[in-house]
Amino acid sequence: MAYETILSETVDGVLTLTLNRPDVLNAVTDTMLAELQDALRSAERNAAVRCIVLTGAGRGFCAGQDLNARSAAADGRRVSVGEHLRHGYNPLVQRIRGIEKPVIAAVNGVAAGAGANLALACDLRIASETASFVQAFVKIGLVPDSGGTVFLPMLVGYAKAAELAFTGDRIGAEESLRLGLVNQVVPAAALMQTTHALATRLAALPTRAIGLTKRAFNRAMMPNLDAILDYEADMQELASRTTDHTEGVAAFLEKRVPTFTGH
Ligand code: LHQ
Repeated sequence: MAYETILSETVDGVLTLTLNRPDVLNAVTDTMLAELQDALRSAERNAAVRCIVLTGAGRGFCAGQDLNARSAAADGRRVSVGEHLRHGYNPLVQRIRGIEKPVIAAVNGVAAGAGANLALACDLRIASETASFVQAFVKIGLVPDSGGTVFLPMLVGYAKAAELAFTGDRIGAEESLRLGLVNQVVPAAALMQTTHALATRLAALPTRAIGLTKRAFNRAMMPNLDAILDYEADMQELASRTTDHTEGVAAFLEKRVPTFTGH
């Protein structure tokens, strides 16, 4: 399959997938979701791929759902937010967690909304000094999705997770390291080299053992991930019907400060 929105390259047993819509900080479209699924499905079956790296082109890692794409389809053809998650984002998160090979996010820049939580779904995160994380959902009247309600508190503890999710504050690379959100911070120029050094090292280790370790961690840490993802979709559907959501998206697209009413 030829891809439009991602780049795919395999070197030394390491598959690197690069989100490639740099003009919008690699915001996610339905095409990108389908292409990531396809690439990961192939990687799952391909014994020559023994480690996977996810990164972004340009100055962003991923800005989450493309808000223009959803708004542009606001003529009735648009699927509900809950369905969008159930059919697009949730299967992708399940694939990242389910693939029995290490998945490393090389976080090159801002990771926002579902983009942040896709990074958190990966096994390891190496951040550039220019990386940042934003649970941007609240700024458009939504709730964390794509597994964020389990990955975030698992990594940083409930109090900090609640703070980040409720405020939508953006945190930089050093703060992310301090909180345990990322494994390592490196200068921007060294990001891909450092990530590839780790990825090729992992790719040369016993892949089956690593895969079974990941399966066991999944069982120990998030045995009900499928139900959690489904519940997030329910909560997101409720949140998406509020006027605060409509106002938040309109304000973002019109580049103005939103006025929220609590409804
Ligand atoms: C964007 C976006 C974007 C389009 C930047 N879309 N253009 C799932 C299912 C269904 C429905 C809803 O949601 C979900 C899950 C989600 O992911 S919800 C969360 C969606 N994401 C956001 O709300 C994040 C929105 N973006 C931002 O808050 C900022 O852009 C961040 C904090 C990511 C970066 O800020 P800056 O570094 O100041 O960059 P910028 O805002 O200037 O963005 C650069 C360009 O990218 C800009 O376009 P322009 O034409 O002015 O250069 C933005 O409009 C565009 N862009 N994110 N999600």
